[in-house]
Amino acid sequence: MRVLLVQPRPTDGLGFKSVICLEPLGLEIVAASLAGHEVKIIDLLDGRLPVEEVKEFAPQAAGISCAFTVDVLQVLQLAGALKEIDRRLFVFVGGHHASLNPQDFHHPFVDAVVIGEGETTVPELLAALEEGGDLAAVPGLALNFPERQLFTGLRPLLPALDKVPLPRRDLVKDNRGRYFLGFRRPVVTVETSRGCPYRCNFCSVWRFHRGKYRAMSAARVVEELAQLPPGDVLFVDDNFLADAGRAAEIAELIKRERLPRRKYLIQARSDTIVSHPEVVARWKEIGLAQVFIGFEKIEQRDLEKVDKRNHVENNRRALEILQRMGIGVYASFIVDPDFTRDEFHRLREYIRRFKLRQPYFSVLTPLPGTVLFEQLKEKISNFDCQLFDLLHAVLPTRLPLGEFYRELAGLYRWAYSKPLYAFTTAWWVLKNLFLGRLSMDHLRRLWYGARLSVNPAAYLKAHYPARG
Ligand code: B12
Ligand code: SF4
Repeated sequence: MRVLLVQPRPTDGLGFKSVICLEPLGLEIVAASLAGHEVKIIDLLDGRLPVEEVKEFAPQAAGISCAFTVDVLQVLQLAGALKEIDRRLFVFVGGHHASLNPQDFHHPFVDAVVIGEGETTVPELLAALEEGGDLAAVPGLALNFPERQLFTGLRPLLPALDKVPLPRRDLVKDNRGRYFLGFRRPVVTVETSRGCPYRCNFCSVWRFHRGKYRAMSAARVVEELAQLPPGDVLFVDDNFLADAGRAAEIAELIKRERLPRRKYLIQARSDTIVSHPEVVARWKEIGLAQVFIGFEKIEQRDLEKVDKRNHVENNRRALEILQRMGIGVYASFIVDPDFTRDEFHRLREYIRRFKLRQPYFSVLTPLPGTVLFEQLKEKISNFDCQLFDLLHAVLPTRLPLGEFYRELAGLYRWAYSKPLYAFTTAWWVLKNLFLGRLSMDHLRRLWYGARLSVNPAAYLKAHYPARG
């Protein structure tokens, strides 16, 4: 069959969406499972569906990714646009948000929702479509009928991640230069594990992976790394060091196999960094450049409220270890809608005290599919999916909303306009412009994202879209 896979993209707005743009790894893996089919990935980097390109490809089935709650509307619009091109086209939706909230896609433009790992379900779905088989016999689907959704039963999780096919990165090779992470470009993403053994109440990752943590063997990881296009490598694993022994083995193997030197970026918990500084040191030797850590809170009792099962002291010690090794720390903090001005002030003081150069602030958001959502759904004051980007308050704020956003934008302004940060950034920009690694276009986009994040009106705007 001719199968089209579509990655929606936000073209505008606050937060990560303006300063990071990564390859559609989920779709590349789904595509890799479709040997025997003709597959095309369209990544909507320019914001619009290229209708002529779709018509020319004439797909028989089209899958759209919906990882993020904020993407729901765009996904439904895309499904409508695809059906308009060809009424007979079988349209299915998959990905993180769709899997946890299939009801959002009980819509005439969508035929089915794939729940969970796409690489196991999609091949069977297409085989059933091709052979005129019974879709209800394919586990892992929500099939749309006008009056209801029919769930075909849970599909077991892949028992061994080594069986995950190597992502079809070739299908997006023309976009390679357009994927970036802040100033880093090119960037390649790699997944080496799924899920997380922890149970933070605001996080949907462990829910999606049904509480299980699974990892690829070091050999499978290095096999994939050896075939990557050039660029810094971001491991998208939520908790790369969850199995510290495995992480050490991967580093060892990278060295032994003499893979070309690269910069590596990981996400990790502070407690594992504190318990395994020797593993971090090994990674530093082979190129670990940056670690993303969810500090979340600065007080122990607040960390407990989000069920992080960690200690604020670990955050401080992990920071010390990473700073001593010269590894960049990207620390994220949760700003509670209940924050008073004093709490904003204390967060600022903490960042000053520990010399955090790249803090990230997100607003506590009960994402659909999380424990927090179940606990707080009655209190949600605005269900507009566009606000679920972790930068807007969907719960009532203690401060008047405008003041809350003034404080939040003020945190960003304060953190990123410190003289040392401004100086090193200017130096980076000049160096990379000179070396041709940074284009004016890329720079404009980053500048635009940065300006939005320090402007309280940009946050408020999404609450009153009609006012423009
Ligand atoms: C990398 C990443 C990003 C990247 C973007 C990745 C991309 N290519 O677009 C960046 C850093 C930009 C990012 C941004 C954000 N992110 Co993010 N991100 C992730 C992360 C860590 C990994 C995603 C990934 O690549 N996984 C590996 C791939 C292989 O897995 P996968 O995408 O799930 O794909 C599998 C299945 O889902 C399925 N599948 C996927 N797509 C499709 C499509 C079809 C048709 C089918 C059938 C199946 C299918 O098959 C795949 C193979 O099994 C996840 C956490 C996670 N573990 O998922 C959070 C996560 C997805 N992000 C999250 C959030 C909240 C955000 C932001 C809102 C944060 C912010 N403050 O800005 C923004 C939103 C961006 C936007 N669109 O507006 C939440 C989403 C929750 C939600 N309900 O919205 C997650 C789950 C993290 C969390 N802790 O809760 N993110
Ligand atoms: S926030 Fe991090 S540590 Fe907590 S459950 Fe999610 S992935 Fe695991």
